[in-house]
Amino acid sequence: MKKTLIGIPVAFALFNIVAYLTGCSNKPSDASLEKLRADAIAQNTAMVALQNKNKTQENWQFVVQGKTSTGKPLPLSLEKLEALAKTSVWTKEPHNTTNSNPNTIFHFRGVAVSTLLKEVGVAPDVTDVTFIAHDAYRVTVSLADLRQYPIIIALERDNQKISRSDGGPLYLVFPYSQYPQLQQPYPDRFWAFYLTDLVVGTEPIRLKVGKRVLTANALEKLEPVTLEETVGYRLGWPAGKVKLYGVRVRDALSAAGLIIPPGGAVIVRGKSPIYRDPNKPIQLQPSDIDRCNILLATHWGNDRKPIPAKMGGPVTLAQSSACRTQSDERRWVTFVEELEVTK
Ligand SMILES: Nc1nc2c(c(=O)[nH]1)N[C@H]1C(S)=C(S)[C@@H](COP(=O)(O)O)O[C@H]1N2
Ligand SMILES: [Mo]
Repeated sequence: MKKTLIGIPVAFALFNIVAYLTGCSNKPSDASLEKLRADAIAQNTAMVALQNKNKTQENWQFVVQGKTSTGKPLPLSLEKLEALAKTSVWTKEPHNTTNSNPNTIFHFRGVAVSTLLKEVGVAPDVTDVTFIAHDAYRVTVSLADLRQYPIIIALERDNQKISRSDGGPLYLVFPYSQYPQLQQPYPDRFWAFYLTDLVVGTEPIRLKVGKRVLTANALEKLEPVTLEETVGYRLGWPAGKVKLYGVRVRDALSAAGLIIPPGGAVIVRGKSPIYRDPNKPIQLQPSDIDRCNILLATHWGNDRKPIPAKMGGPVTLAQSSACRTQSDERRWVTFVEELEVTK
């Protein structure tokens, strides 16, 4: 707050100097004062955002979950990952930001995904692993390839921590130079930045609704609803209309014994930090919940397959186009974990 106040006199002084140099003796107009004030506030906001960013960087948590031997999520701090970061990879980098030579070889050091998988154990029916990023980006890699190649969660590039603007603090790195055969199944876009989660296979449904946890069984007891829509998920879904099957948010709330009080709303939380920002929660208004089908989708397509982690499952939030009036694109939430009723 203080910084806003400091910003104004400085900007004001600058304005006066400019006015003097340009021979303009007019007093600043209301509009220009307003602009100075807005600039100062913007500067302050940027500063606070930077501070928050550095803070999250320190508290960064990576969670390993899904079909592991315990089935329990395992949170790993950067410190814990650092202790496991024993694998080095020398490779060219498709998103090389340091120079213009695409063949520059970098030294990445990090945690081999195979090491992590050994630590947590993998259920026998698992075929792939999905990595999720801070911005809800996700990539899926086959378990066999993760076991065969040193694909790493990098913490360092050329002996330096990887900055947020270079995709850090955790960056998925493929040993392209040593194993060029990885480039075709895992092209550039697989190098995912700012990783926050690793999901082994697809998780079983465990949806927290208020104080209750609804499993697949509980959801199957509710009225099934089908929606056919063009979906707004960030990636990995067909472009045209897609069939989605699930239950209404409304019905899930009643199954958990929840009523939205007057003036209340429903907060939806998904795995990625952008889906659980306490300052900017994803909120469903009671009028929307009543007016249109807002769905907790669990299956998709003509053959009604379960939504895999590869597509953001087992539970995603979906809505009919009638609900698009409220245009928060984040409302196509993947990896939905929790509904909370606010007062
Ligand atoms: N977390 C995250 N990682 C990501 C992406 C993203 O949107 N989020 N985009 C991918 C894609 S499609 C490409 S082409 C590159 C983009 O890298 P660049 O922004 O350095 O060009 O990052 C990949 N990794
Ligand atoms: Mo891309």
